[in-house]
Amino acid sequence: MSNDDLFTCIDHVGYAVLNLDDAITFHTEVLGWRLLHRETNQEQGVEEAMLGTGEQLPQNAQVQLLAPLNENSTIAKWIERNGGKGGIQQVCYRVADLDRTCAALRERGVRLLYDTPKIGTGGSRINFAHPKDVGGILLEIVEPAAQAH
Ligand code: V0V
Repeated sequence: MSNDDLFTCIDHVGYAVLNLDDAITFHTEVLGWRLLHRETNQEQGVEEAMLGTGEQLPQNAQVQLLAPLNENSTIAKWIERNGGKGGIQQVCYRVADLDRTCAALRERGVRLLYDTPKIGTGGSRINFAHPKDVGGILLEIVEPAAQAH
């Protein structure tokens, strides 16, 4: 990784799903992924699962399944806007230093959704770049918990 790189790798792709148990069953039994982690994030309004495959090296991207906790959830809104169906809601890039990356993106005119980072999967620190500033893609940025400070 070059010192100029803002991002380390693709951390995960996030799918909005209607029902978490059904989506886990499909991804494990039909697609052959493995369930690595599951949690509820009240602040983000989601019930979520992380899935992995292969050797699960640190740089291997994961699949994240996101089900709405309630009707006010951003995931519920996304599904409603998508005609009641699930789909790709976000792509997430991993970083070594979230504060540095967010500062650089702000300087380059990209709006971040939160002034200060929120807590994401497994105690990670997260923020999101606004879809309007990223070509229509909701871009999550994550600093994994092991590096959190
Ligand atoms: C909205 N838009 C999207 C989008 N959501 N475009 C691409 N991908 C998405 N997921 C578009 C929408 O079509 C509009 O475009 C425009 O953005 C603004 O829409 P809006 O109705 O004003 O916005 P809302 O109220 O739907 O909110 C959108 C944002 C919201 C992105 C602000 O979803 C948000 O706060 N997301 C960040 C938090 C989140 O997604 N949490 C769940 C995952 P037009 O129609 O104007 O062209 S939690 C998670 O990932 C965790 C815990 C983790 O990984 O650790």
